[in-house]
Amino acid sequence: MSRSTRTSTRVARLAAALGSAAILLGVAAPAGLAAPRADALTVTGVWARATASSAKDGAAYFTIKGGSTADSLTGAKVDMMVAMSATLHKSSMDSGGMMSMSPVKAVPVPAGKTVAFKPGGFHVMLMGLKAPLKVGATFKLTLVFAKAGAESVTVTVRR
Ligand SMILES: [Cu+2]
Repeated sequence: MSRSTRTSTRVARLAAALGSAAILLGVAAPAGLAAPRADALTVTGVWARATASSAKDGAAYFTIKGGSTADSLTGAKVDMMVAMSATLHKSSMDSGGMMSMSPVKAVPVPAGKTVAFKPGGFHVMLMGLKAPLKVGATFKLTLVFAKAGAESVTVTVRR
C-alpha cells in the first residue's frame, strides 16, 4: 500500500511539472502568428481510460490532424514512472464478433486529414502500469512521427 501510494505521488508531481512546461510552450507559440510550424500536424483531445487497481495495462487516445505534408506515427514513449512501454495498437472485430488487438508499426497521417485514436480502433497501449490510472490525473506521452519527430502531449485520465 505505502509503496504504490509513494509511486503515484511521484507520478502526480512529475505530471504536474510536465504539464506546466507544456502550458509555457503553448503560451510561447500562440496560434495566429507566422510560426515556422504553422502548418504542422496537431494532436488534440489526449486522454486515457482510468484503470482498475488490478489492471496491468492501459490505453491512450487522441486525434491527429495532418499538416501540410503527409506523415506517419511510428511510435510512442511514456515515462517509466507511468508504464513500462507504450506501443501502437489497433483493435478490430473479427468475423465472429470477437474484439482483438495487435501491434501496428506505423499509422499514416495524410496531409490535412484527421486520424482518430479511439476505443475500438487505434490506441497507444500502455503496458506494465506502475500505478492505476486515476480519473483527473495527467501524465506525459511522447508521440514519434516519421517527419515531424517527437511530439510531447499531456494525457488526462478519464472514465
Ligand atoms: Cu492494445
